[in-house]
Amino acid sequence: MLRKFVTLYRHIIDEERKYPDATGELSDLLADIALACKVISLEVNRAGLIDLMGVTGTENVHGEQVKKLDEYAHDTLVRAMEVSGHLCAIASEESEDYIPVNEKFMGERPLSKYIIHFDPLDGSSNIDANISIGTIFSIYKRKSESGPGTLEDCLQQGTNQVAAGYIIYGSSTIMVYTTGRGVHGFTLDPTVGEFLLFYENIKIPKRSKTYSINEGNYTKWSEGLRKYVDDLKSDNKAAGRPYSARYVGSLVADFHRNLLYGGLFMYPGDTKNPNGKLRLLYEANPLAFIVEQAGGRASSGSQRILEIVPLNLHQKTPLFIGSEEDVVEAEKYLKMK
Ligand code: AHM
Ligand code: MG
Repeated sequence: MLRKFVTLYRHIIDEERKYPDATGELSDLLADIALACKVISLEVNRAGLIDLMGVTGTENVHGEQVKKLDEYAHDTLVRAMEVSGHLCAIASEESEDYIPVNEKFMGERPLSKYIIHFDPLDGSSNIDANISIGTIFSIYKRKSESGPGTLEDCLQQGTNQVAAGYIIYGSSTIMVYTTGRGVHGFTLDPTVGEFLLFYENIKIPKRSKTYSINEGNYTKWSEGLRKYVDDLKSDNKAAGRPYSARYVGSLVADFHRNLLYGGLFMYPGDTKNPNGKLRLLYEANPLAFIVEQAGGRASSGSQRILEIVPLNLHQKTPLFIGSEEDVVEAEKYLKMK
């Protein structure tokens, strides 16, 4: 049987029609993100040829070396998004402060009602090794009434997200998004330059056989987490053990594999980094929205990720995300002293 031939834009518009009050602004934003990410995808593929790989020599707000492609991806997304006329603020993992969108970009519209958060190039330490990397985004409605967006607009709970998604630059470029009505995946066909639907309404298996964690940090983990991972590796066929370990070290790649096949991704807090490494606004919240829409679960170990109230833009959180029953089981072990 022939597959349905549906472009990303067609899908977004069809989804929008299901909401009688939709104005088309969110659809425009999603299309702008897709366009920016096509440009980033081209550059990721060409990076080795035009010397974009390697570091710029500066550090980002987290004290990590900024890769040239990180900067390029950040600039491309900001340039593509701020002219949309639908945004009042942008917050990026690569920028210390949020970027209020100047009214000059708001065109004729009296009010630009959306906020976007993104991690422009997640997993960027893998760039030089040709390992999959990605862009993660998250969209909210503003709380303030007019003018450029405020910090309060940017610091919203994940439950307020109206859309979220990610783009993987891998063996092919893939975009996955949700607007709160299921999770849908598209593959970029480079010959026609369009994202084409490959998977509608993705559902993550309730229970998996795969765990993903940086086990090099084992000695810094809590007792409960050590017990849990020891248990996952035990030879206990009746309990579905041992699990397989899969860890790329590129969140979008680890998350995407687990979304399709089932799995549990963990980036815990430890004695060195009590809140782990991943950022609530740029990484945890959008993936939590997606995983819940796919029937999975996302937790800090003690709280639903989407209910955490953010206090600052670059706040970190421990993250346990993936197949529902696995996350629930991890939470039980984490309560152990
Ligand atoms: P980045 O946003 O600076 O690229 O960092 C986030 C990345 C994730 O993609 C990945 O899951 C994690 O860092 C890997 O960290 P570690 O090397 O500590 O295992
Ligand atoms: Mg990241």
